[in-house]
Amino acid sequence: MWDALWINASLATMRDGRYSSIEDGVLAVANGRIAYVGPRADLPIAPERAASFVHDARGAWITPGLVDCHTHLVYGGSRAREFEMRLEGASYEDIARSGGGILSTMRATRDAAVADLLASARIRLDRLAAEGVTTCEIKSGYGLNCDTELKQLRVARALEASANVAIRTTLLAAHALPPEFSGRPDEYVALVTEEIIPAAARAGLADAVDAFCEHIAFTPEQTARVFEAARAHGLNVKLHADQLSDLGGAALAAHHHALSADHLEYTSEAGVAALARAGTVAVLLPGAFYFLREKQLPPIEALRRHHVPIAISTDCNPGSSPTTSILLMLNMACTLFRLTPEEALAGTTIHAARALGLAEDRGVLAVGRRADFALWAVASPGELAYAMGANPLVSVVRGGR
Ligand code: DI6
Ligand code: FE
Repeated sequence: MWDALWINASLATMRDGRYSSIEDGVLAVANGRIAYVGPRADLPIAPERAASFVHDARGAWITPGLVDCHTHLVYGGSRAREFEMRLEGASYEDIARSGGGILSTMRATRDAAVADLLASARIRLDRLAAEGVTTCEIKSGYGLNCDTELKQLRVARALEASANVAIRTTLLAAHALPPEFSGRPDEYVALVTEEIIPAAARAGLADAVDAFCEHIAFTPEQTARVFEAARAHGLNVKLHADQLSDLGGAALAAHHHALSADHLEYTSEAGVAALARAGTVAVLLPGAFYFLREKQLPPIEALRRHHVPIAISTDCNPGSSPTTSILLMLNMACTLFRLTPEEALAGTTIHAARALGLAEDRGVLAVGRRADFALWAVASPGELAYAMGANPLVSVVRGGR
């Protein structure tokens, strides 16, 4: 006997990154894992005899639970005022150089009590969960000192117990240069590699290490040092690469066998080829592209030609992508980047799971995978990307519950 089973559903299994649909399908779970996926006609016995609970999906589409593989959703303060400044003519880089931007969120995050960080992040995470997100990655990067980076990671981990979402944590201490190290970036990088990474690894608080490789942040050489320290502590790496300019970030990430290279607006064809060879996932962030009114599109055609898996994520953060809607990102991936709705859904399921090193565990509807899935009141899975601003979620199952 299985624990539970869903009938009267259409299944978008997302095997091989395609819908791989099953009409009139059955999905069964046992011990928190998917125990059966297939057409009802192939079920050898009556549903009531196969499982303790039989749920009628009433014609809903079932997809894998959505995976938001790139967020910065634990932070203090708000940057609504900077949005206004940008509309009065200042650029994102101008604001960053004048001590606003990431550094204004750093100050608010350093000052914030743990309980307040938890409460504000919980609201954002609940909004993602309300759109079918069952796994969410959360980065630090607004502490920029050891105590506050670890505080952010602890808050991120604590969210898993309170919200119905699985959390992966990423240490992003190399996000910006904190003011106390002004003019001494290499000394800050040494703090990251010699103190912060070892402390996060010792405390078991980080699943991966990320860095921001950009003119307004860290050079490729400094990024490489961060990656070497991460590897020395047994941690995976990811990179904010080629978002505002081409510093060869994608190739650098590939060279270090990063799980993912993220943003990629300015990535060259050579960078794309390097990602393909390394098996690194390209994570595209249409919310940041939209909110910063970027003009340079990521190299979609080259990514397709080189068969680089493409993930889509919210980049939920206070400065460049203050969104908590993964469904809006599906739409924007299609309207702004010209992905197909099928590619966009693959980008928030199978490929997003891979970007977190969870490819074997979740992101598709297949026997043995974690029983994370969402039921949607849609007539076809393409509607998830199509109906901008709608939320057709009916219910969500995480770990079989
Ligand atoms: N790139 C981004 O888009 C975010 N971080 C990064 O490295 C922006 C973070 C912020 O502005 O607070
Ligand atoms: Fe980001």
